[in-house]
Amino acid sequence: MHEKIEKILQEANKFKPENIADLEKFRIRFLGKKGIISQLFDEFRNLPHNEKKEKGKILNELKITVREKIDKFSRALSVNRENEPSIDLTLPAEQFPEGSRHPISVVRKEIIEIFSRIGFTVSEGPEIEDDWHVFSALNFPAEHPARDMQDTFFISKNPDIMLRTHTSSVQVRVMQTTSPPIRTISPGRVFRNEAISARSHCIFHQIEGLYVDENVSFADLKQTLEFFAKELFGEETKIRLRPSFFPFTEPSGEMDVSCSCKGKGCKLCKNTGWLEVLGCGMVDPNVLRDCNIDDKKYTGFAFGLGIERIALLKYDIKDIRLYFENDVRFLNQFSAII
Ligand code: 2NL
Repeated sequence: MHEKIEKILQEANKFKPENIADLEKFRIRFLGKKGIISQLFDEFRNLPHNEKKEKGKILNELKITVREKIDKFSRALSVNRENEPSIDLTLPAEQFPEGSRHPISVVRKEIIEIFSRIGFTVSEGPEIEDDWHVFSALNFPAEHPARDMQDTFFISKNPDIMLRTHTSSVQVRVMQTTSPPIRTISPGRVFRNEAISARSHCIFHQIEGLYVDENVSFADLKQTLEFFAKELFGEETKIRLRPSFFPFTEPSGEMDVSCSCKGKGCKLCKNTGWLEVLGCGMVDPNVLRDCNIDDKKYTGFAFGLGIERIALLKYDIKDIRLYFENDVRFLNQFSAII
């Protein structure tokens, strides 16, 4: 039996599998239920008592050798498994989906850049305001409907604290703390208690402009706005001013820009050839006085526009609610714009 085991041991030591299938065959041949080692143990059981110690030792050695061999090759072969592609570590990593700027941010940035080029600074202020900065300083009469709960989100009554309904409140703060010349624009979020529809939302974005100095005239206002319209909508753009009314400006106007359909008539301009883009006017002397600016020495012009509306016209967006839904199918359409 000794010689037989030695021979088997030699065979086991020489064995070198090519693949997992080879190794499995080897395992069954040696360690299977009816395998070589199992048969040798059967023989071992019938040996006389005095031979058992020595034979048992080499039989166990054989079993351990075979087990170690299988373990070693099984590890080596499973690292480099055939039929499965190995990992190519030189491949580039998976790409993260790239975001895009929100259309409101795109238009805000563009408008800020246009006014920066002609000397306007950017000013910001609080979204939560008091009655004085939102209404009283801007010449709103005590019973004006804008002060109504139906139009304004109040945080408290007495004292009246509210979400600002326009960013004029920021410019009131600028006028209180800066002496003219003042040339500033104030972009920001504003809030109005309105039903949400395709045309209007209770949160939207505004940019207001203010220019206060000696001898500022309506002609300055018109030239500034014409420059702005041409920069934003293209050199061939024409503007027109229609009379209007705001409590804080006198006289007041609304500016239209020529539609890109060039008067042929289209859905966007409702066949008028003109698109309304902003409200403007000469700052009411009452407003200057309330903000501690000498209304005998200084005059000013101001304007206000809704960013949502400008983006709507620029990109032909059909529903204002799209701006707030964060649907990536909408947002990804602006990925080419920096
Ligand atoms: C509109 C109209 C406007 C102003 C805003 C303003 C600010 C101060 C004084 C006077 Cl501090 N006026 N801002 C003036 C005229 C129109 O906005 O339709 N905005 C969307």
